[in-house]
Amino acid sequence: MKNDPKELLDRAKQSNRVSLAKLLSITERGGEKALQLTKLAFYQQKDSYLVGITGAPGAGKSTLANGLITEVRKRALEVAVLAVDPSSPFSGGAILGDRVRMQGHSSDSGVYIRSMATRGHLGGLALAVPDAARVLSAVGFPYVLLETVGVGQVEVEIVESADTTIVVVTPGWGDSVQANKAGLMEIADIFVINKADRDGVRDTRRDIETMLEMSDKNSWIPPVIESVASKGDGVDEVFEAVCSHRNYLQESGQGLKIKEIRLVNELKKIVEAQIDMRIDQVLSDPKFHLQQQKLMQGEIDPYTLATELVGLLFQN
Ligand SMILES: Nc1nc2c(ncn2[C@@H]2O[C@H](COP(=O)(O)OP(=O)(O)O)[C@@H](O)[C@H]2O)c(=O)[nH]1
Ligand SMILES: [Mg+2]
Repeated sequence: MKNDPKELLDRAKQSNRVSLAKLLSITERGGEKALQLTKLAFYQQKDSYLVGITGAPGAGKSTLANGLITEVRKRALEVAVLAVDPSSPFSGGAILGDRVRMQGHSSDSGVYIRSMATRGHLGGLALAVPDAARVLSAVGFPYVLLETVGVGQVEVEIVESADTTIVVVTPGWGDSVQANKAGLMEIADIFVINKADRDGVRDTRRDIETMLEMSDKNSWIPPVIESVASKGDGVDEVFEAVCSHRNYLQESGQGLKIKEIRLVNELKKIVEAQIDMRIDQVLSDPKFHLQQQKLMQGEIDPYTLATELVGLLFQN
């Protein structure tokens, strides 16, 4: 079969990018085929490192990703970039701009850049992103960069699946305060003050360092690195920090702990998504419609009805 996940995966492993694109579209769309692919990819995962890049729009995430691609390529390793836009169900203009920012690598067959949006995937991006990352891992990319557009709860949830998370801010008060409010400070393993060619770098650094002092971080203290990504300045230092953090995770055993927490979280989300679907099924059953009318007329209270509903959920 032409679009069979197994065959596509085999071909993608032989550097067939058209097959890889089809695989990621399957993941995006969700459904039975996506499930089949997710299972296959899980068992075929390789040692792949996932680096999340997050921060406000315009901070320079794509430009930094472009520089990081160069760093990985210097080491003769292949790299994939997933650009995720939670605010848009379809790949919007922001992502188009991202591609332009990374255009320098468009003729390099060792670089794969892909934007992703939620379509039908059960559980939304929070589940679709780790699934896509696993497909890229199974295909054999040793590095995957995950760029999220925007600052919010969904972004936090998405980069939670990354091994190392880079939070990009720009000079000036606004950014770092916004990042703090959005909960990005807590998930940052590395801070990058990009656009360090602008005024206010020292104040921003002070902001971040103060916030770091107030948080009870474990033994890893996130470095604060200044960069001018558009010129490539400081990008090598960012990549070195990623490598240091990777070493730290491995040597401290923290990496394994995080992996466990992440997998259990993912499992929980999958179960929740399945139960949600089941609730919708039960609610749309004509039998239940009658009960709903009773609820409306005050003949049954919502708690009693809920107990009935829970009973129905687990009847195959
Ligand atoms: N002055 C300056 N501009 C930069 C720097 N890095 C990126 N830019 C520019 O900032 C704009 C937004 O960058 P982009 O990477 O698309 O940001 P993203 O939305 O976070 O992905 C682009 O016009 C970049 O060329 C920098 O270090 N200094
Ligand atoms: Mg971008």
